[in-house]
Amino acid sequence: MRFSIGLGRDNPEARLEKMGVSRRDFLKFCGIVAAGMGMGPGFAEEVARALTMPRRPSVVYLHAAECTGCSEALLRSGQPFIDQLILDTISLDYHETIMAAAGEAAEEALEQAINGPDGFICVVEGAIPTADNGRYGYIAGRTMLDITAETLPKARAVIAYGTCAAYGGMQAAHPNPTGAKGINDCFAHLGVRAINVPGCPPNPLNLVGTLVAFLRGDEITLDKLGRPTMFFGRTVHELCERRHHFDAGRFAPSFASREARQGWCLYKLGCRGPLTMNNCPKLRFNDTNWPVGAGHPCIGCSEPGFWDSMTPFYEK
Ligand code: FSX
Ligand code: SF4
Ligand code: F3S
Repeated sequence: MRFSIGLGRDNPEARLEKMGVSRRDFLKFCGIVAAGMGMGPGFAEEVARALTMPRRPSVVYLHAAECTGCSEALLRSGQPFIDQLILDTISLDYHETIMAAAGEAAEEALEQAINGPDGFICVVEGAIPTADNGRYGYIAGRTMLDITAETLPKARAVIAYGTCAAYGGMQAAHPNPTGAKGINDCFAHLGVRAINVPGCPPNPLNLVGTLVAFLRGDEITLDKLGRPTMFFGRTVHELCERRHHFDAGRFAPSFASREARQGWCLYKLGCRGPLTMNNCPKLRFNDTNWPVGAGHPCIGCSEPGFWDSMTPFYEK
């Protein structure tokens, strides 16, 4: 089962065109992805080539314990074709939230995608409930622990998408009764080395950029927490547009203050930007805005230990 939209699979750019996405729009989007990857504008063509290459591995997208915010961020994106790219151009072959298939047909789709000739990339959203043999999370009569343990070692690459899949996230918040864990914590003993793309939710562009690098066969440099350094190599604080106020000691005293509206630093209102490695100020959500830009402190949503290590929010 494929999420083909009836336009054939041979010419992705022609399909995008039929969906109202011009080559110019597509290249503009590829330019944003290229910038996120730390490349110059000339790299946009390379991104486009990677995303439309004729033989692409399937993407199998598995859900575990989470809120589906990662999928929502991807599918409700204001950049009209991110979802189409992921759904069709990149060959998404299994996604429990949006696939039309149900029951046995859905299980068959997973089986087929896993055993396809070009292999598959597995994207996992959500933490794995490990307590009591995984009994706190079932899909189709099997535990999430079982499904992921069987699927992930077979994948050509595993991407832990979202803080829950990467580090446990809020599912692992104290007292963590389900024993929720991130993918690498859970499955390193099976040889799984997931690339972590954290955020709660993560920026979909960081997922697209990671897929592009993989499709091109680029070596993806990871930090010691498994994150691609091209996206997570600097703190939010380093990239923040309010940084000059921080340096000058200008801190907004309250959210309702004139100073907050004038763009003063939110550090005294609990901003965790100095503790958080992410590119949100640079690669804004929907190419529009990001938390601090909208007047809300960074709550450190992409760091290991989120939520416990970042709460109570709104306190320095
Ligand atoms: Fe939700 Fe994803 Fe947060 Fe987790 O996001 S947005 S709880 S990272 O797994 O669905
Ligand atoms: Fe740093 Fe947050 Fe202040 Fe921005 S608002 S400069 S991230 S402390
Ligand atoms: Fe999350 Fe902070 Fe970015 S809260 S979305 S890492 S600004």
